[in-house]
Amino acid sequence: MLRYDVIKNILQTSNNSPVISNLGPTSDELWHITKELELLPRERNFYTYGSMGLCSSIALGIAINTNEKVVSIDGDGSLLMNLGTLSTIGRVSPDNLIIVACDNEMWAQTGYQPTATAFNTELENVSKFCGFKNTFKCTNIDEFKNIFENALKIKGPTMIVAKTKETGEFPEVTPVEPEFTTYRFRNSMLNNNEAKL
Ligand SMILES: Cc1ncc(C[n+]2csc(CCOP(=O)(O)OP(=O)(O)O)c2C)c(N)n1
Ligand SMILES: [Mg+2]
Repeated sequence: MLRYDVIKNILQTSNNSPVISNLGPTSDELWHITKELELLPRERNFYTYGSMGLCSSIALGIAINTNEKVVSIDGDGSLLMNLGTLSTIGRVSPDNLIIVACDNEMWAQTGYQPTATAFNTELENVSKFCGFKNTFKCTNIDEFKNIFENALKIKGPTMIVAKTKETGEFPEVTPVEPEFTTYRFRNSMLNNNEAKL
């Protein structure tokens, strides 16, 4: 399955939910898909330009401050670099947090080097033993669509490991605007009835 199709399904089904994206191709694809769906500048997109390993940590911080579902689109390499965040999420146990780990079993952006998920580490099992309420693994987009649709209805925290394949090409790098991203995102939270601020 392609990360592009995973991200597109998330945007098409999660209404106005906050979506936090891993650095590199995940953030670039999120931007391109948002444009394709004519949703730019989707204020609820939070791109973690450069901040490897922090996508789900930031999503946790957002989740505990709103009643909405919050979706973190993370990567295997980044999750492995900050694995402790899964323990913290298991401990805090926000029922509105969904992590979609796009697991291509590699650090794609830096040259397709294999990560530990290409060998013995299974992120869904790591999450389960960290206390996640629901853990899923899928290998094709139809399975993903069903699992994600269900994840929007059930109480989390939820981990969905989506085994993705690389095409060998990355989308064009998109405008990097950390200040605007933060400003728009904060504003959207302040104007939101579901915020616990
Ligand atoms: C602290 C830190 N170390 C290393 C990098 C370099 N780097 C950028 S993207 C990346 C790979 C990320 O892997 P993954 O999360 O699996 O995403 P993928 O590229 O596979 O989509 C690395 C190592 C970085 N940006 N920050
Ligand atoms: Mg990866």
